[in-house]
Amino acid sequence: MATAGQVIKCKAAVCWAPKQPLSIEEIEVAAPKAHEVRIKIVAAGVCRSDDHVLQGAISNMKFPVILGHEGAGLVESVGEGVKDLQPGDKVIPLFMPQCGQCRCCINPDSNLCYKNDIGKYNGVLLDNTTRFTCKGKPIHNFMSTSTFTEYTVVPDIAVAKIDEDAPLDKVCLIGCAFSTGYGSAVNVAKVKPGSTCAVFGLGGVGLSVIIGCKVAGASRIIAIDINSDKFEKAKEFGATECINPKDYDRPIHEVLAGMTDDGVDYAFEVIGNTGVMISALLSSHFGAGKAVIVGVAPSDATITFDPLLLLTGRVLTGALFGGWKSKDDVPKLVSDYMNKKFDFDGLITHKLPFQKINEGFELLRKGESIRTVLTM
Ligand code: CND
Ligand code: ZN
Ligand code: ZN
Repeated sequence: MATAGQVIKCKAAVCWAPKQPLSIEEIEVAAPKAHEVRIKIVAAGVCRSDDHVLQGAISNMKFPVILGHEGAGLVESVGEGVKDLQPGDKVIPLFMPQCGQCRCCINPDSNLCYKNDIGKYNGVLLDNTTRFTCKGKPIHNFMSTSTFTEYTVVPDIAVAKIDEDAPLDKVCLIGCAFSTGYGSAVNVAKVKPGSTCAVFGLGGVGLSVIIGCKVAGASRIIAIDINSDKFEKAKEFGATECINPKDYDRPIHEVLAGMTDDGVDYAFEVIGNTGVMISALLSSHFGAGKAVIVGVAPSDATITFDPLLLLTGRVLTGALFGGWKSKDDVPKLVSDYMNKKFDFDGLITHKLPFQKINEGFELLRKGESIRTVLTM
């Protein structure tokens, strides 16, 4: 492409500091260095994890930063040594990279990669610098992705090539919400046919857990949210019952125990609330129930619980990106979507031009949207 090797000027949503709206700015995006890929982002989803940063819940975040970890686009140019991608390829950036060589990557039971920036939030690429500048200032990257910009640069271990026919304004959800939720059910919990599941939190990620439970053959899927407006969608995706904790004066795990002969087989926390994480654990059956943490709690949050809860046989676990090995599995998830193994189009409740990104966050905070997809 004509722009290869040059600095590109484009629009991006810059987060200068938490607790203020994102600001649409003109930024410069430098050419990709060795083993990096510059991507023209076509569509990006608004996830609660981006909002956690905006709300100031992540204490070690570096500012200014370009957020966004869910998106899809086209390769604009590649740096030296990039073998598997070419300009024009359709791609999804990966917030959990897959280097293929570290201790986690070579372990079939892990989907982590030492080269990820989650939790550390150094906000730089692998050579410790960033390709973004605005008004003369360097702007940090977010989780190897930064999708809230017209152009981004990511390491080649943090981008997957996908089917050339894939609709980018839909499969961008495979970059986070869908894969995280669906994988939490099928990979992490390994939901069995005929089992009973409880899903706490019915946003884009939680509803995707429901899709996974249904595909895995669960016979009961109990959807729980404090916002009853979410129940209609939950049922559409496969919830068999919906309950609102506000309708009861007993703790929710007691309500669930009463409904399920003493507890569910699998309970998922998909909110990021430590109290609900304990509720999920208490809701799982004492003999062999599994509680899965999917939600991201604020930086300094901790949980305490009676160890007897695990001693009797419960399992408490969690995962990032639904346990998928990102670079290997994202292309397969896109193919499965194209072959109609599952459908998640209904998660997209709103579409907005990229410039209206702050409206996208407002809709999420008000509980009016599931996923807003921004198109560049
Ligand atoms: P979203 O905000 O859309 O959904 C959360 C839902 O939880 C909403 O419907 C709320 O009404 C509901 N809720 C809030 N408080 C309670 C409560 N006390 N009891 C019951 N329901 C409640 O969020 P999302 O779906 O975009 O993300 C969900 C979580 O997943 C969030 O913590 C996000 O940071 C996390 C996440 C994890 C990963 C991963 O890799 N594990 C990736 N991305 C996001
Ligand atoms: Zn690795
Ligand atoms: Zn996310």
